[in-house]
Parts: sequence; C-alpha cells; structure tokens
Amino acid sequence: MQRRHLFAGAAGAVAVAAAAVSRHALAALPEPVNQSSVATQPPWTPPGVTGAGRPYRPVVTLNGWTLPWRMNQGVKEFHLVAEPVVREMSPGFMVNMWGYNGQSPGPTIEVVEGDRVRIFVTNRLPEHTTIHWHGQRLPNGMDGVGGLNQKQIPVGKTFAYEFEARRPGTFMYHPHADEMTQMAMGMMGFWVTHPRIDARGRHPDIDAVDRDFCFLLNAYDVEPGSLTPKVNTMLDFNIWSWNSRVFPGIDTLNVRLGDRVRVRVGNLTMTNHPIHLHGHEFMVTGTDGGPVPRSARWPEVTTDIAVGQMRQIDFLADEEGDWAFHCHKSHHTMNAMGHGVPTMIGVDHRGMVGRLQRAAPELMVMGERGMADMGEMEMALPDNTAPMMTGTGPYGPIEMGGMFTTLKVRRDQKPGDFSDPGWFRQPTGTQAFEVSGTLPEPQRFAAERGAPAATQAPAQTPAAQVRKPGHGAHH
Ligand SMILES: [Cu+2]
Repeated sequence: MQRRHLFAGAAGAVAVAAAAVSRHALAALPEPVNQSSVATQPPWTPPGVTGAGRPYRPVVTLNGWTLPWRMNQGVKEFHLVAEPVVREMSPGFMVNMWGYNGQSPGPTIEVVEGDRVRIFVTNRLPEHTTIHWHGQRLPNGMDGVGGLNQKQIPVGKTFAYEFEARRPGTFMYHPHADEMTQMAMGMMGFWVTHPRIDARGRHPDIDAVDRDFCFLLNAYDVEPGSLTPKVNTMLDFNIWSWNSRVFPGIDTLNVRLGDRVRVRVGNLTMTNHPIHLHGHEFMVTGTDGGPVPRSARWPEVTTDIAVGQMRQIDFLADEEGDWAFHCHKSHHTMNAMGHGVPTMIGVDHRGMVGRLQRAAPELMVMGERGMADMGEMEMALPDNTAPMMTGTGPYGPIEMGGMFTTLKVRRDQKPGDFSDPGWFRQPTGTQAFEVSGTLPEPQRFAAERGAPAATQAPAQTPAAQVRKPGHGAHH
C-alpha cells in the first residue's frame, strides 16, 4: 500500500524530471546481460521482489530467457543490445540472424502493472533501428516508429525509452525501422506485464496460474545449405518456428498433473497460425488488447492467431501423457522442403529411377506411398538445413518439423520443476493396438453382392490414375 502510494506521489514529478534522470542514467548504462544457451531458462525471480509487496509468477520463455533489470531511483532499467547473432534453430542447423543480447528472439521483459521502466537500446547492427512496444499504452514519443515518433537509432548509438507499464497483459517488441528486413532476420521479443493483485493475491480478470509459458511465432526463408535468411520473401517462407527454433529443437512444455497452465503466443510472421492443443480444452483468456471478460470466453482446442496478434490461453492440465501442441497448418509442421516436389501418390515409377538418376544423380524419387518414408530415410541433405520431417519418439519417427512440440503432463513432476521428464509410458490397455485374425467382410458389400443388379449403385471403377498437371506439392 505504502509502495503504491509513493509511486502515485512520484508520478506527477516524473514528467518534469524525466529528462534529467535520463541524462544522469545514461552516464551509467546498466551492463548488458547476454545469453548464449538455446535451452529454456528457468523462471527468473528478481531478487528481493517476491514476498516483498509485489510478488508475481514469472513466465518461462520457450528456448529463451528473461532479461534481468536493475532498480535506479524507483525505475526498472533494462539494457537491450540489437546485434547480429547466430541462432541454432534445431540441433546442427545454424542461422545468421539479428537479435538482442545474444539471441533471436531477444529476452523476455517482465514487469508489474504500474512499474516505471526505462529501456536502453544500443544499436550494434549494420543499419539504424528502433523498438516498438507492441500493445502498450505509452507516450506517443516512446512508441518507436522510426521517422514518425522518433529519429531512428543510428549505428553504434544508444537511445532510452521510458514509460509506465500502465496495463497488465501479453505484449511483444520489435523494430519499426526497416521492419521487413529486421523482422525477417529475427528481431523481436516478448513482454509480459504482470497484474497488480489485491491483498488476497487476486485480479478480477487474470487468474493466478501454476505455470506460465510464452513464445513468439516467427518464420524464415533459409535456402537449404545456406546460412542467412532471405529478407525480401513475402510468401515462400520455408522455416516455421517458435522463438526461432523448429521441431525437434523446440523444448517441451513440462507440467504437473492438475496444474493450471497459461500459454501466451504472439505472431510476428506474415500468415496466421491455428495453434492446436491435444487432450485438453482451453479458454482464450486474453489478447494483446487485455484480459477477455469472463462472460465472453469460450472453450477451444485450436485458436487462430492472426498476423500481429497475441493470444493468452489458460487450461487445467488434468490428463497425463505426452500431448502434441502445434500449428494446425500441416505445412507449418515441416521444415524446408523443395517447392517443386510433385505429388507422387499412386504413380508407379518402377524402372524409371535408375534411368533418371543417370541423368540427374542427385534426384530422389519419393512419395509413391505418401511421404512417411521421409521421416526415417537418411537422405543426403545439403549442409546446414533441417530435415523436412523428423524427430524420433518412443514408437518411431514423429514425422514433424517446424511449429511442433509436446505438452508433457506428469503426476510426479515437482511443483516448479520445468525439466523434461522423458517420454510417457502409457499404462497397459490404454494404447491403440493391432487387431489380428480374419476381418469380417463389411455388411454393405455382402448386401450389394446379394442384391438385384438394378438396385446397385454403379461401380466406381478407377478407370485411370488421373493426376492433374501442375498440381504438385505446394505450400
Ligand atoms: Cu502455422
């Protein structure tokens, strides 16, 4: 109460004092903190804050981390460094990106509703940049649109952004300067403003949860064998990622049976992503516009996240197991594929392969019986790319890539333990099983054979195997 009072009291003076404070603070920039690990970092609890009046449940950023801050005369100070980075998108697949503080995406920023924040942004890119604080209420001059709200931050310079985190919720940050290039290169990050809670630890529209995960949807066009995304791509993205990682490189969401779980997702790609969870229903409890009123929520198992949107979903993890969690566009759960691959199902090319391969030794005919072979085939891949469909589970190839991971719900996962418990062992009698013996003939066929010819529907004889020209695999 007293803290809040002090804060409110100081607010009037801030506008007048801001310039002086900033100049003073610039003399002593907070040391930038870097992260090189691609592993999901445990939740970051700021020292001295939990239990000291403004507790909150920190988020866990998939294959990411939270940026530490320092307190300077009542202002939370962060230091973001925009710079070229190398991101491992999945084991062995390295991509030249631009990001913040050693990674793409940049670190997650976590603050509490009502916090005064100052973010220093140092530009170590080869061109100017800015940062736009997507979804935030802030003074117009802090909104970060280069040319409109501010001069772009020149190469080698540091600017400071300063505002109050006025409303709680799920936000993101990204450049608003040469956006197409900078976002295609991976510049973005997550922002969570935790709600101010009442004495009983409650907020009217934002429930407390046991685990709170977040990640950004992003997409790249990285030609197989190359190292740097193409930045002019409008449609032909071939790498669909969560926090610049692709399956099997995306960490799993590990929870305890009975946990209340929140997942926050923001979309900074150029298409929509229907994000789908198996085994559970969830509610969309918030967007970047704020919490959804309770009376306006409805259950879903898939929520579409349009370009530039964010969704916060809440659910009770009350079914044990390894549950797939993925984008429902099937081409987004694949890694790089050749666009010229025709659909070969039903095409018999016995005898052709040898002749074709003499002319084009790199040619591999595939897909006569579907594409599943791709999941286990040891294809010769160009250096530095991710197999199209990959990942091995306890029962064989998972045949996925891109925007796919699993929610692991375990009875014996300890509270606060985010480590991977390994594969689920389905209890005996609870798994799909093979049926052996003679299959009875379906009733319908037997009836048709016995019936008078006149009453029968004309037989559907596949006269020819028709394949429309030009209808190859597309995206
Ligand atoms: Cu998608």
